[in-house]
Amino acid sequence: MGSTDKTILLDIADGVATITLNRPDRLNSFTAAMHEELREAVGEVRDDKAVRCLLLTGAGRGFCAGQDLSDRAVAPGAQGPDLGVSIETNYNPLVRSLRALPMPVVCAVNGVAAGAGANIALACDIVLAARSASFIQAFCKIGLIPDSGGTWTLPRLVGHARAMGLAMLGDKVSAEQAEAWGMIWKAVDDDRLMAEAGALARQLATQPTRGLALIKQALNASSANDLDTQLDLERDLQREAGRTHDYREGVAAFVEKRAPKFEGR
Ligand code: T3D
Repeated sequence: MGSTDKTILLDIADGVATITLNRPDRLNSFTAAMHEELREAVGEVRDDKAVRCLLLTGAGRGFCAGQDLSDRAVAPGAQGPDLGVSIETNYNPLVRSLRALPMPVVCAVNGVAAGAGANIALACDIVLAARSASFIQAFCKIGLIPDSGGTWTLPRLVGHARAMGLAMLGDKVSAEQAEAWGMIWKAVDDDRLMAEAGALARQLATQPTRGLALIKQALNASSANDLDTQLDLERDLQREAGRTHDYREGVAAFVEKRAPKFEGR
């Protein structure tokens, strides 16, 4: 455990909520209690009108090593836990809530991201990673399949061949390789990670939040849609964007040759 008993730390400042996974001596791997605290924190962020960007990171030298395997060891002959229940109760709602959050979600991957930890990072909207960080689809090494959306996200980010190789081999992907493959936005020097991620999150928190949420909705829907459906969706979301205060403000500021002051609505 870290300096506090809380497995999740939540800090809100300058329109940015920072959630820190906080079990550093277990590389921030997930227990049921940590899932529960994270659910509560994400719910708080969603309901707080002052928050316009979420920044997710990990305490210590790792980002997240996925499920805590210490409570998965089963004596020979004994019945193991139903992993489907674990996924349905914990991992799937988490990924769904991050994807549906009506604001940008920035992930600062501070160290190794393995198993569900890797795929939770990749479910975020903009992923920065420290140069020393890495991504490992560790599931195959213990007989599991990539979860937390990995079988959906990975092929869309890196293509089928790389997704299959990563999922079946469990090779470590460095932050620089992840950037080169388009798996993440950017690899950043270790000592610059939190400063850069914080600045990016604060900048995003000053932008037209509603518009950014609609961009997220459109892009997340695109891979399941054909062009016609996506064009219809763009029409509907653009209609909604056009009714926001921030659209009016953006156009007025452009015409008046001044900086816009977006309010996120
Ligand atoms: O079960 C379900 O609910 C289904 C859902 C599953 C989702 C999943 O995520 S399954 C995949 C689970 N995760 C893994 O298989 C990864 C296991 N960890 C590792 O392979 C390695 O730890 C890493 C490659 C991530 C990092 O290696 P390294 O050498 O940098 O660190 P380390 O020495 O292995 O780990 C440091 C400590 O953290 C160590 O404890 P110790 O020896 O200092 O007391 C290690 O045991 C602990 N740790 C790391 N990962 C986990 C963990 N403890 C429990 N669970 C972990 N996942």
